[in-house]
Amino acid sequence: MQPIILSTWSFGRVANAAGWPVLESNGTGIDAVEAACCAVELDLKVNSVGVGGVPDRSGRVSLDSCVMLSPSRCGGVAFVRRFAHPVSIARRVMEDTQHVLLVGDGADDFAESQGFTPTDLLTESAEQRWRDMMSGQRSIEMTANREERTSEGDEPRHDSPHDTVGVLALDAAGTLAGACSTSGWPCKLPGRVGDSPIIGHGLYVDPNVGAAVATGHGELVMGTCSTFLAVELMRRGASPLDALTDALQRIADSYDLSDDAQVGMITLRPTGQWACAALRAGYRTAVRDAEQDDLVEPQRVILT
Ligand code: SD4
Repeated sequence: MQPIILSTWSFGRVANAAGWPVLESNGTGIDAVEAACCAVELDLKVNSVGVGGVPDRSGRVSLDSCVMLSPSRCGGVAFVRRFAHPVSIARRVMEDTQHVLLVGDGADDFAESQGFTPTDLLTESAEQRWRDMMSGQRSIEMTANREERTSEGDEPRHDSPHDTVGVLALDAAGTLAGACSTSGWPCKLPGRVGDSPIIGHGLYVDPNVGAAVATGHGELVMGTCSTFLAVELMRRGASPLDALTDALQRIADSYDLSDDAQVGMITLRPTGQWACAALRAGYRTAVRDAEQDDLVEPQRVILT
């Protein structure tokens, strides 16, 4: 099996740079996707994931994440406020508890009991961005529809106000794994949790059928169970790209979408076949395997 790792947005190249060496040296997919998310969680230039995420309206950063190998092997955490690596805590929930999802103080306390090191998540620049948004100098809405830079080729863009890192991997043993991590909407209502830590919303993996991950306006994904839907469509014979097209079209058909509404998705099958698509242009996918280390445009855009 030829390993591959796929990550959302241009900062997905940072993720892939951390995850690919794991796959290249015959490591597991779950180690690869965790390493990939951890790299972005620590990247202070990314203000939508991990340390440096833009706070909620109360001025506090809260993080969401999940990991998945199969319906019986998945875990998530939401509203984590004291730890930098929600993806690793999510993995610990999967591996060491009987539960799927821990939230808020319970998730933080669990992390502490597991020996994770508490970290201050708020950076000066994120706090400044929060001040600007709260005072109206910056739009408080998510702007997922902004174009990522393409003319400068592969230069990652780190100044977007949100975005989940979603990662799918196929390892040399042919095992699929997925993870995602985010600080969610900037200036969200305190307590708001989006799609990213919820199995079947931000991420779904069926080892025999395929995996799907989503980024963008979480509420759109949550109302349509987008990643679960994409995997179920593949189960019934759809190609990875057709599955994404139908899942994204379901969003377009179900909502009165604002001009900046955006959802980007990736699918990957155990055969190595994959696809990426988005509601609108502006979303890109980072792809890394033995032959390429690229940022690619969506293979289908629903709203043109
Ligand atoms: C959320 N889906 O919390 C995440 C944010 C995101 O691109 O992915 N933005 O709604």
